[in-house]
Amino acid sequence: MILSKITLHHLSMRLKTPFETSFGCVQDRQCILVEAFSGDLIGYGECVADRDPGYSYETTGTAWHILRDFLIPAVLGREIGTAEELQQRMNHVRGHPMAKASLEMAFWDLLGKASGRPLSRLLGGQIDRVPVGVSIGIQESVEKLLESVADYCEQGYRRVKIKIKPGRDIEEAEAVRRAFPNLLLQVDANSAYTLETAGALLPLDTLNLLLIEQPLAEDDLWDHRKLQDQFHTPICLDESILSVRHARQALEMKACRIINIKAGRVGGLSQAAAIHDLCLAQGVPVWCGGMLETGVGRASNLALASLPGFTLPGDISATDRYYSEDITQERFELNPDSTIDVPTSPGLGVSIDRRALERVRLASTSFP
Ligand code: OSB
Ligand code: MG
Repeated sequence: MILSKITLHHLSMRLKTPFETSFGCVQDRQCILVEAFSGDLIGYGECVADRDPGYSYETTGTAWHILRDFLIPAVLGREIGTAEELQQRMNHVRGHPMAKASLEMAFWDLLGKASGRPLSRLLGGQIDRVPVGVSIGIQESVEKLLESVADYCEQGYRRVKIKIKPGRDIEEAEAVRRAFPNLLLQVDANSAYTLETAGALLPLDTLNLLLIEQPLAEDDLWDHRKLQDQFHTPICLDESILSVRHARQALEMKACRIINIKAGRVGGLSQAAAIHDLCLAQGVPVWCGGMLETGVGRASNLALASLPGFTLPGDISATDRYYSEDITQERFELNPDSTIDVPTSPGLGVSIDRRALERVRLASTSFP
């Protein structure tokens, strides 16, 4: 397969409601849509880096630069047969996993379209609908949080994740647990604590949570190990796991008992699948994280989450949890059993709504 032309689109999409985490609040979510041409096929990939370096050091600006100046020149016009070969061509670039993953996603979409097979099957997925939950940002008040949880439960979500930060943690989680005794519930701190301040989280251990996600710093596997020793509740790592090697070391070190897998964070679907394989072999549960994706990234997440080791519900919600208007023709809906259908058409299985794309596009550029 030869990539003859690649176009980048810088998008800004308004979320239905602002999404607040311990690292900031986003209302207009930015991303880059990669459009890769090969023969008469077009493949799409989404770069999940946002405008600000809050979740990761990558931003839409750094990803644009890395794609334009290093990754695209390394792959354009060359014969590339597999995702592994594509990864080898990108290997000389240190870091920048989200930029790499976006190009790889477009390549997988092309591979699927060329072979007539959906991405889910290319990756080894086995199910047609995946269990999902909803991730709720930090709210103005505990009352507002309870209203939001009630609303999503009525819509059919059976698993809820709430975002926490110092001072907005125990009271919130206790209130949700009291109001919803049987809800599958988990919390995500996005690295807002240190080993010294994380003692404040100990009361969470009695709330029957599925997991506590990324309490400490991204580069701090060892203190997560010390913290896990103090909790019965499993610690789940998100930001800390940037490669298969990190995943192996975190498990060897007992720094966590569950891993959140995001293809963007680990440099692509190939590495995401490899981390899945490692965890499956060791009996460690994984689930698919989300980055407020458009329909393109959501389709990729659904395909990934159809692999057999994804035994916990993913942060993959219905389209209308995020956007009034999406850039894909397809909108994803929640089934009554809190699942979403995995796309079945070739590749990602979605098509772009060009007029919607025009409306949210800030800039585009093509190579060559
Ligand atoms: O930590 O999981 C996270 C969104 C942006 C950045 C980081 C995270 C999130 C979410 C949203 O939790 C999950 C979703 O896409 O619904
Ligand atoms: Mg997280």
